[in-house]
Amino acid sequence: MAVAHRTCPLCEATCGLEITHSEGSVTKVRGDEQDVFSKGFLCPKGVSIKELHEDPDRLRAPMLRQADGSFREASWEEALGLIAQRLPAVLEAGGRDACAVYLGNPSAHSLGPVLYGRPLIKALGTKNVFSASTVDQYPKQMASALMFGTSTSVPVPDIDRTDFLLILGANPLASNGSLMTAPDVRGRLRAIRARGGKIVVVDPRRTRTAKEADEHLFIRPGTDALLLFALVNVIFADGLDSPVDHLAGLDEVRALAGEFTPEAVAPMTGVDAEAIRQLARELAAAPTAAVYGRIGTTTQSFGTTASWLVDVLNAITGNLDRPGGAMFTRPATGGANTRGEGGRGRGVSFGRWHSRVRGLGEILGELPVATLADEIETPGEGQVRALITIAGNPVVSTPNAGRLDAALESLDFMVSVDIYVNETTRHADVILPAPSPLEKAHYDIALYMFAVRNVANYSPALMDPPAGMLHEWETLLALTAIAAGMGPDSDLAALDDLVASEAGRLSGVEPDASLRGPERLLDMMLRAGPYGLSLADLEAAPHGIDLGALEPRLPEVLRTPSGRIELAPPELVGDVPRLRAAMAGEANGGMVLIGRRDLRSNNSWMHNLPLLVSGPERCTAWLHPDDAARLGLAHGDAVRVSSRAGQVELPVQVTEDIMPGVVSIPHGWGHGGRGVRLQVAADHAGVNSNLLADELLLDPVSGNAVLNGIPVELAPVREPVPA
Ligand SMILES: Nc1nc2c(c(=O)[nH]1)N[C@H]1C(S)=C(S)[C@@H](COP(=O)(O)OP(=O)(O)OC[C@H]3O[C@@H](n4cnc5c(=O)[nH]c(N)nc54)[C@H](O)[C@@H]3O)O[C@H]1N2
Ligand SMILES: Nc1nc2c(c(=O)[nH]1)N[C@H]1C(S)=C(S)[C@@H](COP(=O)(O)OP(=O)(O)OC[C@H]3O[C@@H](n4cnc5c(=O)[nH]c(N)nc54)[C@H](O)[C@@H]3O)O[C@H]1N2
Ligand code: SF4
Ligand SMILES: [Mo]
Repeated sequence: MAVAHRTCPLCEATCGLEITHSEGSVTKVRGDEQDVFSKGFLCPKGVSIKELHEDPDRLRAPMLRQADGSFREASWEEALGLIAQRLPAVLEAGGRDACAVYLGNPSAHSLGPVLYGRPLIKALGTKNVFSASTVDQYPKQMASALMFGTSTSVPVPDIDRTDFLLILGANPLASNGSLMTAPDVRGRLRAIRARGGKIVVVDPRRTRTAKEADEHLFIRPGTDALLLFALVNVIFADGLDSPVDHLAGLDEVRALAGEFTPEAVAPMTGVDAEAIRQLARELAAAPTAAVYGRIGTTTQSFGTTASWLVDVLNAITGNLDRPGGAMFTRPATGGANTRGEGGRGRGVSFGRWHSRVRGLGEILGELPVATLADEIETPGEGQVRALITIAGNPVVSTPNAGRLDAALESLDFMVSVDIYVNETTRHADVILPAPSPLEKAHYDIALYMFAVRNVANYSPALMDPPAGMLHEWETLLALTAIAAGMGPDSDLAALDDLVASEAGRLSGVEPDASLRGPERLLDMMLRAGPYGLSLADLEAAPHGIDLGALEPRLPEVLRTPSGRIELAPPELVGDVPRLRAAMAGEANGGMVLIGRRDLRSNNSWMHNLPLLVSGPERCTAWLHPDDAARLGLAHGDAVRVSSRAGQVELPVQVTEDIMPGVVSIPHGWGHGGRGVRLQVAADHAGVNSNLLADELLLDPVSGNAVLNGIPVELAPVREPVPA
């Protein structure tokens, strides 16, 4: 019996787990009470890491697709051999862009893809790089890049010290926080109220988070930018502004806000003008305050503009970069805003290239995933004929899922690096498995960049992968070699040395010859980072190292060419006319669709774990009693929801917790299809809400998909009357 301490990799909260195990099997999982950050907190997903590790459907060997669509196990030699035979042929015929890549969400939580994904993309040389980030947070990262100079300079609410927290479009009691790494959000929210502070939640649903708050305001989906502009308007109009230093563009923003009065935005937002005025005054009067927006504000029509206005509010109320406000982290592995001199930089350019079919602009090295099907289906030079997915399930997670599902079937070749045969990977010719989370080392390079405290915590692997299985980073290196034309049996250790020496050249830190793989690269990042830590330091601290509360970083954190905070970047000012038009438009009275998350879910891929799918069905359509009555629907009835893109049928849940005119369906469900191997999930299949999401609806500034505020029609599904 052994006890190991490790960071949970399943969401952004980075909780410490205490795992008791013997001979490769887990006997107990609990929260690590000594973890410097989570102090014993964990959620049901953390507990389910045992079921995940033991899941008989989780792949342990490469799978090859056979002519009838079923899969058979294969050796690594055979699988890599087949890829080395087929992939170069596609590249030869169609050029480098003929192979696309899609990186899914878990690849941000896993050292292999985080550190070895880039070399693979470079070797492929394709501009067709897609990820879950364009159905997620890129609007926030774009706004941050334009304002502060790097895409990871995202201000994080200083939740542990704030007196006033305004939350828009986030439900951290279900999601456990996002772009706000904070174990036990509920405890932290309760502490705000216990010290006399206030929490206001803006959401078209009365969520669990809204129920924890002092106040909840319903808002019509997709109209947050209007509400935020009205708050800016009142703060200037009433002379309540106390802007932080280092601002450029303050007068421009003040002028832009002029027309967005509370009265002007009230009809579209559905938020009462007086409530807006009061909120603005409270926000400005609070000793410290933080405005925080998440998925509901990014995956919508004005995603980038709303993300920008969140930090405009933080800046003009004096709350940006002060304790209790919205602050910048200083992560131990460093990053773009800890390198070099500081205070000035090159900034970030967008739209450096464009997608072939729809001409959508590049964002942070990628193209919007909403156009992946276009690129596969449309003939011509540069057509995508092969796809590599890494830890992603776009057939469930991206808009017009039905169209993408069909498009994947038309590819000449597809490889997936994944742990399941699911709705996406069932289209792959080859699936290369990744080890279980307990079989790999972990350090949350990405999520510590957005943590409410500066923390560093490294977990070595608990156990080895099954004999013969490649580590995920080795798999990615093997694919890199194949993409570079080196064939299927390259010397991976030698390649890894090359990757490390390149990293050494860039960072000025010597690789440690006693290490290899991600550990070696992580060690170099730590040593080059702002605290000069090493991997050995972290190994000596199994419960993590607390590097302290966030500290003010202005102006040193800035990497804009002007050396100032760009409060009015042209790209965002340019979207204001569209917002103005939306304000003048009419709410057409039709129904709109939004999503939701549930504590015991994780996007599309943890529904095969009995612990997480037990209990009442959760893939239901939430409907307000008024809408239900108008449509002739009662609790439990089946409803048909249709959009331009597709339709689904599912049970209705009638509840006062949703705004009239809005229907909510969670994403991540709809399991099944020929070949899929998810025995538990099949019994809790639900429907795929992204059959309804429209791939033509984008936030035009970022190209991010609109997943909230989709026009839909509802109709009862009546049982056929027996003849
Ligand atoms: N309608 C709607 N759609 C949404 C959203 C929404 O709110 N509404 N949210 C969006 C958001 S925020 C996100 S992040 C995306 C997620 O979109 P995706 O990342 O495409 O989907 P996931 O469901 O996270 O799929 C994760 C995949 O990784 C595999 N996997 C799990 N662990 C590992 C591992 O360690 N290694 C490897 N190689 N594979 C692994 C799983 O089997 C699964 O296939 O969905 C988006 N889609
Ligand atoms: N249990 C669980 N945890 C997760 C995940 C999961 O699937 N399950 N996914 C993880 C991932 S990948 C991410 S990105 C994070 C996301 O973390 P969060 O952003 O906290 O995600 P949600 O819980 O979906 O909360 C979004 C809220 O926005 C609301 N909303 C929808 N449209 C609008 C709108 O137009 N305006 C406003 N103001 N609100 C709107 C929804 O009703 C919902 O309550 O969660 C992560 N954590
Ligand atoms: S909150 Fe997130 S990190 Fe913490 S135990 Fe749950 S899934 Fe893991
Ligand atoms: Mo996400």
